[in-house]
Amino acid sequence: MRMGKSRVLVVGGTGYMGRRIVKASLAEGHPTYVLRRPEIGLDMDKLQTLLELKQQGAVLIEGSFSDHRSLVEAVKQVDVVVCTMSGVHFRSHNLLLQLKLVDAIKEAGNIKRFLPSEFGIDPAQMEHALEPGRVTFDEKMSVRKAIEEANIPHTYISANCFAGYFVGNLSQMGTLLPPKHTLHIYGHGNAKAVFMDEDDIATYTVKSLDDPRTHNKTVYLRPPENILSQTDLVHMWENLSGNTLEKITISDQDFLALIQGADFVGQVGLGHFYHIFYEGCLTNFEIGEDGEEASRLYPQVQYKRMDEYLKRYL
Ligand code: NDP
Ligand code: GNU
Repeated sequence: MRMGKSRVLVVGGTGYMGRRIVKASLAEGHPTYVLRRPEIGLDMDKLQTLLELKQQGAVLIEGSFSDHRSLVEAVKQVDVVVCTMSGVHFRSHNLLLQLKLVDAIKEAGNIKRFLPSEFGIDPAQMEHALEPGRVTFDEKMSVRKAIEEANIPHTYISANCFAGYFVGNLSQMGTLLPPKHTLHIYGHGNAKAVFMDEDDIATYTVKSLDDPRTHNKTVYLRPPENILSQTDLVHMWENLSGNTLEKITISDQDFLALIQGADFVGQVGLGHFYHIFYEGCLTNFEIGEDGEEASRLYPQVQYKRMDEYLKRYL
């Protein structure tokens, strides 16, 4: 039994969520390792991010998804693995690359907890999801199946909506900034969603990764004051910015019709938005005994409220 803080390996450590988890892991005092993939080649941003993380105390470990041995050797050096594999390269099914990591973890045999790349809608709630957006959930469920068949101890993080993708833009699609004059409201705009600052997602993830209470559980990030509707977000923004936006309502029928005309990537995003803002899929179920709620487990975490988050866009 290892004494001291668990050693954590982040796979995907230069990514949007990955880099935040490396920093949160270091801040929490874990010996923290980051996979350095030879494939990054001449990607200067990735290289500089890795070197910055190393400067902040992370240890870089060479490893490649095309070299099973290298993954086994990397995994053998730690106690916990967190994977933040991207979910948007739908054509290359890169979430399924995680199956190689599962194989390595299975062979190494030493891992106390594996957190696969989830960080969004709970895919176990999405059997009914619309095509083609369901690909995200189906791939995440395939990875879960492999983990559970290999009896790998795990924790799934259902982070709900990243504020960067859903709050700064007042949940408008195809943009990351607030609209200046008019905005689209989904239905009556009152389906409750949950919005999280990405740094808080990383903090809650690191708190969960070796907590006995989250062993083989799904951790939902559903802090009470961040359970908000699109209308709540719009009112926060109008109060902060002092200007009122013209609202255009899109009925669920009209929204679904948009899916017909969009390209593949557009259809995926539209599908996700439909489930979130018309169905309310993030809040239309009770957390069962297979789940925990992060702000209840870790009440000491002062999570960022979304009016505070919106101030950076003024
Ligand atoms: P990124 O697009 O930042 O990619 C993360 C990492 O994936 C990259 O840094 C890279 O790792 C790795 N990666 C990508 N392609 C390959 C490949 N071909 N081979 C090996 N590694 C690869 O991901 P995000 O941080 O945006 O997404 C992480 C998770 O969060 C996903 O599961 C996604 O579904 C979810 N998400 C949820 C959102 C929400 O609102 N809830 C919003 C956005 C994402 P390396 O650092 O080693 O190069
Ligand atoms: C991220 C997006 C923003 C999509 C999840 C299309 C998986 C999840 C909330 O990466 O659709 O404009 O749960 O035009 O489980 C991102 C979504 C948001 C794209 C994917 C995601 C959220 C993935 C858009 C857009 C801002």
